[in-house]
Amino acid sequence: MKIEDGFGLYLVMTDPVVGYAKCAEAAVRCGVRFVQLRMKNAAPEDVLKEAREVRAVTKGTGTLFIMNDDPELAVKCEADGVHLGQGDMPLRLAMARFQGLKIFGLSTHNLGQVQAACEFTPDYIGVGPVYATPTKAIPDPTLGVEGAAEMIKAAPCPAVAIGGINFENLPNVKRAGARNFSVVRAVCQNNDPESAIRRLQEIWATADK
Ligand code: TZP
Ligand code: MG
Repeated sequence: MKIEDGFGLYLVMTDPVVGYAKCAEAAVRCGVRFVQLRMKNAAPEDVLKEAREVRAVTKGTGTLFIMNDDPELAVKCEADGVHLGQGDMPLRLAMARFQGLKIFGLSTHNLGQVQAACEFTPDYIGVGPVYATPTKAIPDPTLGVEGAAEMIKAAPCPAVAIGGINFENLPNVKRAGARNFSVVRAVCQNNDPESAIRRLQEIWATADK
């Protein structure tokens, strides 16, 4: 599916304090383009249970629902797409096997991976970690805004900057050339995810390019 670039916030949900369904509801109310369910190390039946709720919340809205890591689970819960890491099923294989999915996203952590992604162009790529983050168990080296900018320029599709992004450093991410960004903690660790999202959207909209 062709994704318009410049959608801004892509919300990745891991352990939201208000729960997955409520967090997704907040994202829908705010018109967030993407929500991803990222439940690392959770049992598949638990992921599926949350996924079905998130699917129900996002269905028929402008918010696309992406399952992390697992295309089979994505199909099972009728997600719009899947997000693959470099260690997950190869993109070309997932695209061939799971043609019912509309969107295939791919994580990239260096320029070589962005260039490799040009062969079987995903619908979007993640570019990160821009800044240090404790959210990933084994994070790749941080790119900094300059490293991320170089990758974004080389991307064959919309790119989403991710990793350690917060209210304070978000303007720097935009200034470096990002057209889209993603957060986990800045929204999921807030008791009021809707106000966190609105604040991020406001900062993003008013920051200089
Ligand atoms: N991929 C690269 S960094 C990251 C992922 C999933 C985690 C980002 O989390 P946070 O809490 O926004 O730093
Ligand atoms: Mg993954």
